[in-house]
Amino acid sequence: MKLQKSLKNISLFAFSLLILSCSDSENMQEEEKGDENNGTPTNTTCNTPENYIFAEKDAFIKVEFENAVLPSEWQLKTTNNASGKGYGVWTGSQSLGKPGNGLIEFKLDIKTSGIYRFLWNSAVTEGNNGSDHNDSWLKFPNASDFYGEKNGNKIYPKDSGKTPNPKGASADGWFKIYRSGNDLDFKWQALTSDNDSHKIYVEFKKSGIYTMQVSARSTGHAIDQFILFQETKYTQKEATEKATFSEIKCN
Ligand SMILES: [Ca+2]
Repeated sequence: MKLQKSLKNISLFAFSLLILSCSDSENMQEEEKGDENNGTPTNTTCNTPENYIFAEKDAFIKVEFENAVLPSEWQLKTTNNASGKGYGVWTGSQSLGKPGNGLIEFKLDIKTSGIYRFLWNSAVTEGNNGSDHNDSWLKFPNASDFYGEKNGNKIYPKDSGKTPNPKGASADGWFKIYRSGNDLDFKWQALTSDNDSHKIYVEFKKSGIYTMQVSARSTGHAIDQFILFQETKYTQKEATEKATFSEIKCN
């Protein structure tokens, strides 16, 4: 009888351990889900895009373009080829020489200082020529440096106080960022300088909150996501295939 009772106690103890370890692993799964979010805020009180801050982690940032305050002429549309809630497309008139129209801002919380390569996943949704309706303006107004690079040679936006400048459009510290080729659907590409394609880089020398600005240039240019990554840590393929979106914090 005594033996039976202690056996019962032991099995009760083992059963409680099992329950404890189960709930532990559930908690861990919750935490992992929170960490690897799908581009939406993990904190439910943080639901106004004007307050979003995208947190850099492991020298990498990935953001849904539509997770911003989109001026009315940047329309939110959906397709199977765009992630999250879809993509933003400029439906207003062209702004080929003048940046700043249809201004969109993203706040980036940079912990890992250094040089980041910029890429966006964008498409041509008007006409059937890959060299039209294929660009928007980009600026990092408070970054340490912002430049295009090709074979080790750097170019800087016009009116940035630095030279040389790109061929074709550039003004007030903005680069025209284009995709090229006659495949019109979404792809990862971001270049500047006409017929002399330079990759896009931004340098953050210190940790802090930085602003990224996009403004309208070509009608029908559609943007799904963008990434920033340090090339010392990722190849372009690794960066574009990385699925984890940046955690969204709030002001
Ligand atoms: Ca998207």
